[in-house]
Amino acid sequence: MTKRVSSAAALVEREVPISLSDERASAMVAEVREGLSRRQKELPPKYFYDERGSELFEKITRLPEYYLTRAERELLEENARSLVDALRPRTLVELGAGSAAKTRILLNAMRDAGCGEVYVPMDVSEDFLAETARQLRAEYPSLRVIPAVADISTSLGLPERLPRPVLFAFLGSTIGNFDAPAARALLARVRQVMRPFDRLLLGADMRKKRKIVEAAYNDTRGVTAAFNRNMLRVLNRELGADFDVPSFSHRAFYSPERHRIEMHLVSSREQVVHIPHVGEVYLERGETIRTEISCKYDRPSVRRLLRASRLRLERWIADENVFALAVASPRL
Ligand code: AVJ
Repeated sequence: MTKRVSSAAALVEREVPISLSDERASAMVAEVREGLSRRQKELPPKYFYDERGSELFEKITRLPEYYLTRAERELLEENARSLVDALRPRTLVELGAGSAAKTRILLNAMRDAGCGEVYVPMDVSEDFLAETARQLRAEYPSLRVIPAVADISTSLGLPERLPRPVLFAFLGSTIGNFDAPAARALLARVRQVMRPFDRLLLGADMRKKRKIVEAAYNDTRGVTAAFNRNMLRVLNRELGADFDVPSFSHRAFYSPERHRIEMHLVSSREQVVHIPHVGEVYLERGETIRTEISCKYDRPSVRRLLRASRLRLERWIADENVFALAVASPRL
């Protein structure tokens, strides 16, 4: 059986081309084409987060099954002061800032310690970022907020001449979305812009019993399912694709060998999806598109990841086998 994505050229001639002037749209076309050409079809998780997707994710963080956000917030609340006292950061750079809910814990500690001057929230979602910046400027009048629109999976694009030391925060277990090589590459990019007194604060979800992790990604209210399917709505709107959203169902399972959750969309029937500039995508009944991986860590695997990115694990703050915060310093 042939599974393929037909050539883009053939399609451009008979489809009304959408405007691809936009950089995001053309990057998206390339990534979607690449991902859907694989034997295991894949789409990058960053496309979950349009306005609706970001709202759904906020809802997920409040679900009883989704322990990650609460566990991390608790660790931050208990340790923000000592983290800030040890480093006295003048700048906080947050990778994948989102709504910056947990950021306030760090910003408050920096304000209390009298050391916070600049906050750089970095995110792929421009709308969300502008709104976050506006709110934080109102809440912290003496803080300079410099939002940076960046796809951290490809580049950081840090503003020049930030007051040092810089605390880089990469929270929420977002690192989990990257497989080992991609995670190393990402942290190596952070390492590259770090100076000796800068630090990285990394939030990682810990390996734990399958039932607990699987429940977190299969909530009884179906919010995660809606979040998963929302990616198809994003593709329909932004690329003019014609995914029949209701014909895809949510599936999430833990792989204990690979220590990760995989989230998929399962096609309930054989179908062809048309995506302008990408092509025709054939899906068999029961075939899946993987939309996300969420890797789970333990202390040795975090240490290895950091080492491979020229970072040293300096401090380990963990809620035993639930969630961990790692503080890392640059090494040569
Ligand atoms: C935002 C990537 C940390 O992997 O747990 C939540 C996203 N996906 N439920 C995660 C997510 C399904 C989340 N991260």
